[in-house]
Amino acid sequence: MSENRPTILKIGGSVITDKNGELAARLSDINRLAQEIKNADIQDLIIIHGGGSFGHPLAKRYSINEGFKEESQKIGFAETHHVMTVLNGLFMDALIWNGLPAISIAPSSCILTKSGRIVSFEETTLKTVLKMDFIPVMYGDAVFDVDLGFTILSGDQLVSYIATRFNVKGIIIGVDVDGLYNADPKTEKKAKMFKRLTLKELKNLQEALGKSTACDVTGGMFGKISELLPAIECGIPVKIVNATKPNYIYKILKGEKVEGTLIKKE
Ligand code: IP8
Repeated sequence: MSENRPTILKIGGSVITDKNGELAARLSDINRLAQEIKNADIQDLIIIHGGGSFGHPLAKRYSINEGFKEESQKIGFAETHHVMTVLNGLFMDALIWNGLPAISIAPSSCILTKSGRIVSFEETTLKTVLKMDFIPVMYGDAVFDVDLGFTILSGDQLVSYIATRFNVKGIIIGVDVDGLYNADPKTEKKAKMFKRLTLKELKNLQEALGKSTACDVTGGMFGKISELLPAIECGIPVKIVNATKPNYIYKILKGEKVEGTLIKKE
């Protein structure tokens, strides 16, 4: 039974899916990541993944993050949640068949938001799963909202929420670029990557951050980093690394040096 401080590993939807397609899973990357996590053999891990080309196109098509406005959105809400369970199932397959005791926890079943922000989280399952040394796996999801009827909860809001309430040791954000840049590295050749940032530097930089080029209803890299501010303010270090590069996630989980952006309070 574990009482240790967990680490959160967030795997971006851009790593495990092709964001320029629809329902396009990158199965070999999913399997590689599962192997890396298994090989790293670390205790007290919480995995959270994004929606990529599963959740985002449907959420956008039915304007799910704007809340319930008309009956025709209901099937869209159901589809958005469902495709997230499908993507999660592919990730769960890889984790479990690589020998990891991973347990999926659906955010829509334990979380309520109010105007898009988490107001209630039934934490008992997550606590028990962690205490018993299983690996909880959660994801960005379509959730019910007390003001809007329903909305989209990003994996990044979930990361920050759990980090600040579960005394998390550190957050690893796996994305499809080498770290955090002052412009979008996919479109700006001169984009410069930051190796280290303090909270103050990050806040000053926010306006200049690059935005994702593909369809992303929760704001791409800019949204990600804004969501992480409360966790960084609590003193939780965040490392952004390229999870598409083989063994980067393995190395960072092992505590080895990996290229990327380290964000710390001071
Ligand atoms: O990819 C959003 O999660 P994210 C998930 O972490 C959906 O922003 C359902 C669009």
